[in-house]
Amino acid sequence: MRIICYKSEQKSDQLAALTDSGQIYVIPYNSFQHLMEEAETKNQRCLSLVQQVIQNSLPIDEKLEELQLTLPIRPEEVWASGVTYLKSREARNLESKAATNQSIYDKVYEAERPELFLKSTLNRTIGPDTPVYIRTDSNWQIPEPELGLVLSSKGEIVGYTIGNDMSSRDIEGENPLYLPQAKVWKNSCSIGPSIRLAETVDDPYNLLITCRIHRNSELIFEESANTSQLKRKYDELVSFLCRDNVVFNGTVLLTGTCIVPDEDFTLAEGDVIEIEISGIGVLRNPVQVNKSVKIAN
Ligand code: DO4
Ligand code: MG
Repeated sequence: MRIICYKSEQKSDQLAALTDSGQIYVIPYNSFQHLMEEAETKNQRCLSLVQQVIQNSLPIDEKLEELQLTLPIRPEEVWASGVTYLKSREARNLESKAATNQSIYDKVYEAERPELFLKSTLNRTIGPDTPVYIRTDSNWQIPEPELGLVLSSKGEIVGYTIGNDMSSRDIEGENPLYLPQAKVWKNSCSIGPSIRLAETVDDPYNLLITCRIHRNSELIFEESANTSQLKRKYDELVSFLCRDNVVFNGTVLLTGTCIVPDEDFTLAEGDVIEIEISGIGVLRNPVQVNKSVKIAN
C-alpha cells in the first residue's frame, strides 16, 4: 500500500491510497501528517486505518499515469545522512583530493556517529515533475538518489519514499565546511512520488535503486545499486537524529547515496533525472537553472 497526493479537478491536493493492484482510493486526510495524527489518536497503524477507510468505498476511475502527482508529504524538515555507502566515500575522497592517510570521509564512514545534516525545509522541497534547480556558482553538480525514511515525531519509521539530494561536488570538494552551500538551495531537494507504508515493505535492506539521466531525449547515464550495500542500519541513523532533538511528524531522513556519476559528469539545464526504487515508483524531475536568483553583492 502506497500513499500518493495528486491535483484534483478543483486544483487542490488530494491524498489517496494506491493498492498493489493499482487501484486508487481517495482518503479523507489533507496531508500525510494528518493521516499519521489520526492513526496515532485511534491507536492504530496508518496501514490498518487506511484499509478500514477504503474498505467500503470505490476506487477512482483514473489510472496512476493519468494523475498529476504532487509532493506526497509536506515535511517541515528533510534531514540527510552522509557517507553511508562505500561509493559515496570514494567519490568524496576524489573530489576533495583529501585521500591522503585518513580523510574526514574515511573517518565518518567508520565512526560510530553517522554524518547527519539538515538538507531541506518545506519551501525548498519539491515533488515529482517539478524542476530541480542547479546552482549558478557551481560547475560540477549531480543528483544523489537516496531512500528516504518517513518518520513520526517519536522516531518511528512509518514509510519509505525516494529523495534526490542534489549536490554541488566542486563546492563541497573545495572545503567540507561549505557543505550547507553544496547541499541547500532553492529546489535542491525532491521527494516522491509515493510513500510506501512501512508494514508493506518485506525487506527495506533489499531495495533496488536506479538512477537515469536523459539529455536531449537520449539516455546519458544509468546505474543501479541496492540498499543491501548500506553501511548502517536505519534505526541507527534515526536514533542519532532523535538524540536531544525535536523531530516533527513527517520528517524525512534521506539515507545517503549509493550512486555517483563519473567525475566528468555534471548536470545541465534541460536534463531529466529519474530515480526509481522498487515498490515506491519513479521520481522524475527536469533540471533548470534558477532564473529567479538574486545575486547579492
Ligand atoms: O559528506 C557529505 C555528504 C554525503 C552525502 O550526501 C551522501 O553520502 O549521500
Ligand atoms: Mg547525499
